[in-house]
Amino acid sequence: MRQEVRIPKLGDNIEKADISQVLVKVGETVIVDQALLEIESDKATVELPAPVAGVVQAIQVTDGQTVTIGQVVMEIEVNAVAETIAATEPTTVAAVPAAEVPPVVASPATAHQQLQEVRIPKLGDNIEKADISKVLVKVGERVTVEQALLEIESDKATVELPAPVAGVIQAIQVTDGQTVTIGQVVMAIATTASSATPVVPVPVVPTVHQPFASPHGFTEPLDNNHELAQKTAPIPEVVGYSVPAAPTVRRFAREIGVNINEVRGTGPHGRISKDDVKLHAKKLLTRTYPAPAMAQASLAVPALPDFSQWGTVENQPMNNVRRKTAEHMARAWQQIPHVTQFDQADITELEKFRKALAKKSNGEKLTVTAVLLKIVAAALKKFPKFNASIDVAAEQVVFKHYCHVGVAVDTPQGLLVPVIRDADQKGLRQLSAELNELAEKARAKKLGLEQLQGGTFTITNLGGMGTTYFTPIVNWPEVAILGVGKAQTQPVWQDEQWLPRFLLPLSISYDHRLIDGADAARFLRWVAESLEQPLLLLMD
Ligand code: CAO
Repeated sequence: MRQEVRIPKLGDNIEKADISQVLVKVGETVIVDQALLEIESDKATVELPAPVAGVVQAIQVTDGQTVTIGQVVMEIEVNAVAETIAATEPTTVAAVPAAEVPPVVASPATAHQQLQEVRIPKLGDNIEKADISKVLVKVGERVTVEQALLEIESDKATVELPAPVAGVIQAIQVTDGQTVTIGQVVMAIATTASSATPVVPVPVVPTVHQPFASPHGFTEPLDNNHELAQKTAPIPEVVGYSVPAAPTVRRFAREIGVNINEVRGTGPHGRISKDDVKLHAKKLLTRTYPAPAMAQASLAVPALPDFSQWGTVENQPMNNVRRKTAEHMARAWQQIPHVTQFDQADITELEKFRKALAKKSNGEKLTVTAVLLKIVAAALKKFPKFNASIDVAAEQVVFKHYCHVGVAVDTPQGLLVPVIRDADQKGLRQLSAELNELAEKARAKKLGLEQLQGGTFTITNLGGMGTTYFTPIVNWPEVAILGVGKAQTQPVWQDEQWLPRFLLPLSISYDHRLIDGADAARFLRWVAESLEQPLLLLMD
């Protein structure tokens, strides 16, 4: 059966509109409510949803064309499944012999009345029966496509049975609490299809107070005075559906208090799914709201006093690096619940090796930072949480399968963090060379943007400047940062004696939303032990 699609009423006094986009092609299979066209009137742009499921047979308009309200713009061959069932199963409600009751012809033009049976769908593997927990509609009630008709309870879940078509409920063959089998016909809906083509097979709609009979012995009087008997094919009206979404999705959004118009649809042509609504709701829940006036007052930066009253001052504008650092640090500090833990590594042997290497190899320098790059990259493989990010809106943890380590570099223009890509796949020599090159470029303002992006973890070494322990701020969206202090010779009680050992202070700051104290302790200890006994690196 062919179903014509017409331009709906778009509002009072609107007689014409433009097709801004045809969204489907001839031959395309469409589902009920799928957007077919984008229509632009003086007042709004709306999408025209498919009234039935089926295959697009003809498109009578093109992009940019002006159309009139009520104009036929497409033809859809209605999904053959329902018709096939009706044609092949004489026991269905749609198969009442046409001769028994003359069909109601809605208008001399084209409208036909049809009955669409509603069956219990498959509810899962090995489920053959289910209980009707609630009948949600009444005979004579007008329903929209996908409106919930029944609540069905199986062993596994309670689901709603959506209306396959819009129309008027003609018969209900079940009651609350009744057990039904999969495939059983439970309702009949009368639809009004406006079509110039003959309807096959024409399901019969009884006339005045004719009992509607089903093979299951169910009878229900029909009142021909209701909408079923209307004499003209109505022009469908678009009821504020400015975004594409199925009625069940709209209802779901309404029920959880989400404005569907604010949801970003990820389906074809921006169609909104239930998951889109859920994601939007989650975003709303995790959104940071502007602080109320009182709190704002306390958070607001108070006006500075006039310092010149106490002496000479000079105001200098912040440079870009300083401004960006300020913004970035403030965001990280506000959003991340920071914790910092400390440890130390005995790098006496490593220092001996470093010095011997420097002597042996003509000026080749291996710094503590380069060694740390190698060890940290291995640690990130062993402790993937430290190489992750938190997607708060989606309530997910993003684990990165790459390992790009940033190193904080002190430059004349301020702090920069160039990133060493795939640090886990490089040898000490290469890491050392890349670190030197990037640090030099940073100081010479020669870093490209791509060399400052994509880091998964940061090392900040203030040891060269004499600092011991400190509490670095996590480089968001990363979740942890390693602070390195100045290694110094200190007395250590070992083998019943005090021994001079070269100890390196280590600090780790982390996002406590993802990383627990025990995780951080293990991570830091592993780093320390690898510095003390590098052979451990070869163990995994
Ligand atoms: N303990 C003891 N000595 C250290 C050390 C430490 N933690 N870190 C570096 N050193 C030593 C080096 O071994 C080197 O000594 P030698 O000349 O005897 O080999 C010397 O100090 C200078 O090292 P370096 O700083 O040139 O090289 P590096 O690879 O260790 O560090 C870099 C490179 C870029 C990390 C460093 O130059 C730098 O800029 N650090 C500052 C980072 C920073 O500003 N962090 C703060 C960010 S948050 O505000």
